[in-house]
Amino acid sequence: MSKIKQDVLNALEKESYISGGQIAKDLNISRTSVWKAIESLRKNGYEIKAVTNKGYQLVQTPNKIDGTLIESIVKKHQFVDHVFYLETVDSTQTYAMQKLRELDDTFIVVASEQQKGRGRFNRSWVSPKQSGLYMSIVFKPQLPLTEIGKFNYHISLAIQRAVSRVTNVEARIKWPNDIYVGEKKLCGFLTEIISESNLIDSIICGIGINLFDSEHLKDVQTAVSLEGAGESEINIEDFFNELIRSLKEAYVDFKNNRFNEILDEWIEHANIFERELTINSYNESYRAKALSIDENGFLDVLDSDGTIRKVISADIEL
Ligand code: BT5
Repeated sequence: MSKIKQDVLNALEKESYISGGQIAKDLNISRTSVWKAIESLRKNGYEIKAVTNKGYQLVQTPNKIDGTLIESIVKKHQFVDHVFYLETVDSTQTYAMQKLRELDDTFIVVASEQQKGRGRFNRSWVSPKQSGLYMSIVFKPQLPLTEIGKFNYHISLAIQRAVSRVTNVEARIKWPNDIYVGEKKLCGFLTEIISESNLIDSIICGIGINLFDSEHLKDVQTAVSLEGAGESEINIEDFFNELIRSLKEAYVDFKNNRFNEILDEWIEHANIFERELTINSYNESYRAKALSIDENGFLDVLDSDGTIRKVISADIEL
């Protein structure tokens, strides 16, 4: 979206009513440019009323994932340095990896559809158009590599918080990087890193959240959407806004080493305790019970032989 359009939208969002003349003055542009930007926003689905003697009023934003909305929310929260929005992409994660070669700053890539969304271990992530949020965020924390084990806890808690703050859906965290509703998966994320001399240079965190039911999602029997899991309508703007706010809060906690402060809340919302689990690690599979999380983010489990094991990377079957 053009800068003028974005600025006009920001001006409308700030005030309940604002005149075209005032916007033109504030932005140092002509009244014709303001008018053109408003017409263009209306074409994109923004409902903007013109009220005599009061000015323009932004009545409703479209319940659609679009670049304008994504950009304005990311910028409002000063979440990262740059925003890239794509209608369609192979994978936001792959796109972010390529962008990383050009950019030294933090950024987010959001798409309304992915042709080749991917999960961990080359599994695929079903990403139908306008049905979910598909995004990759590049952080530059400059922390020792040993801290990375805590990152997923902060991110999963942020997503869980966003869901519970905006909807009535009871979301639970499945270690290490899924959000579940009951026995079904609502969200998955993956964390990839680039490090140098034991220092984290970049974290590329790819998050996929199902917002609405779609034909394609039905192919994944274990999947659920926010709409399918809850009772109320999902407003994309409200949810994305809360998600970005929660992710920012979580990232600040991660940077400031507040892992101990979030752990109780994480445990309270996890779904891995007090049940038998199957742990699939890269070379073995065994039954175990989750005991606790240690200070570095390792999961302590008790296997069926009575041995306590530390797990850092594995798949858990509930
Ligand atoms: C994950 O992998 O859960 C991480 C998914 C990350 C997706 C995001 S979307 C934005 C960014 N760009 C990408 O290309 N990827 C990231 P994993 O734990 O390996 O789980 C993958 C498994 O989840 C699949 O094998 C399916 O069983 C299941 N699955 C696939 N699509 C799903 C969906 N939309 N909803 C729920 N489950 C799904």
